[in-house]
Amino acid sequence: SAVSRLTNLRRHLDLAETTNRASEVNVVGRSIKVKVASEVSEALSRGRPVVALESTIISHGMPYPQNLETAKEVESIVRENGAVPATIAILDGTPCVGLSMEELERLATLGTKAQKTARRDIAYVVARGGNGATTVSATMFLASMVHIPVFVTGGIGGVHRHGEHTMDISSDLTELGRTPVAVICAGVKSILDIPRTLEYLETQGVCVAAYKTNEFPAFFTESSGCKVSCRVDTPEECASLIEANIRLKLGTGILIAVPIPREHSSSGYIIVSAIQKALKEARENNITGNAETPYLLAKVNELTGGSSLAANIALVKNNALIGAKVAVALAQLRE
Ligand code: PSU
Ligand code: MN
Repeated sequence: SAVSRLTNLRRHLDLAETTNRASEVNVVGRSIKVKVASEVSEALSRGRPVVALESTIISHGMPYPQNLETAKEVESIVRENGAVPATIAILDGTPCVGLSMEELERLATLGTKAQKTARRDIAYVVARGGNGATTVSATMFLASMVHIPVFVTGGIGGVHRHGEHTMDISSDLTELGRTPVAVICAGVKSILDIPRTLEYLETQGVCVAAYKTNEFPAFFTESSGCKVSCRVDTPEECASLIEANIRLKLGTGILIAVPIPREHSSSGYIIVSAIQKALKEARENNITGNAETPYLLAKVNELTGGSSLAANIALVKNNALIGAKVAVALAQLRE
């Protein structure tokens, strides 16, 4: 309708001065430079579907060159399904929403030399002009800043095992509690404590929905044994949920968990035993804090001879497919 188009236009006016590639976003009177790819800002201004994508999965979640190939393929899948991809990262201190091929390549080759950037790290990386690969929490924050409501990734962080003692709880969970972006993922890995992760999300007031199932998926496997309170069966149902959340101004995010496609979850058992071994080695080597997730991911990849990586890639692509359809359905709903 004309009203929603006007709203979109107003929203776009927040992104002052769209130049060829970059826009400036004005935040409470002070200016912070955020580079929004022209394709992304154009789509946003017209109310067209956009899907945000994170970048820690590229730098720390997968080895080169599979990380670059996957990042490109994920962007293609989003496009083929009618949405504009917006990979988010911080390059030379500038938050970027939508990366060029060169920028994507730069990030993929930087790998772990890029700083893993969660919410707490954003100001530091910007202040020192660094290169930051954004985790789910930082990506949500930047996506929300430019009004992108849908974000696709592989898996989110959670409550770590023994988290009740270490207090290692991913800031992804608190971000979901404070930022109204829908995150489409394949659940959380069993390197984490899944029941406590769900308890924590409930405390944070986050709606956790499972796609075509009643159970929360466990990333490499379809089931975790944990039931969710909300089930969605179509992209349209996801869109209605996201729209209701926005209209209610709840301010919280939504987690939409999509199980790994069955044909890729077959290696589940091998992965489960690799996870046990990786957890043991992490403990023995005293790996803690934000180094733990990348360590475990790399170890599991190594121990499964790459089959966990193949499963990881397959589920991210599936999430991109569904995420694009959700973004399209949401844009239609708001027309
Ligand atoms: N889980 C994965 N792959 C990933 C991550 C998690 O299967 O790449 C990354 C995401 O960027 C997520 C972050 O936001 O790890 C969580 O890190 P931490 O546990 O330190 O909060
Ligand atoms: Mn942590």
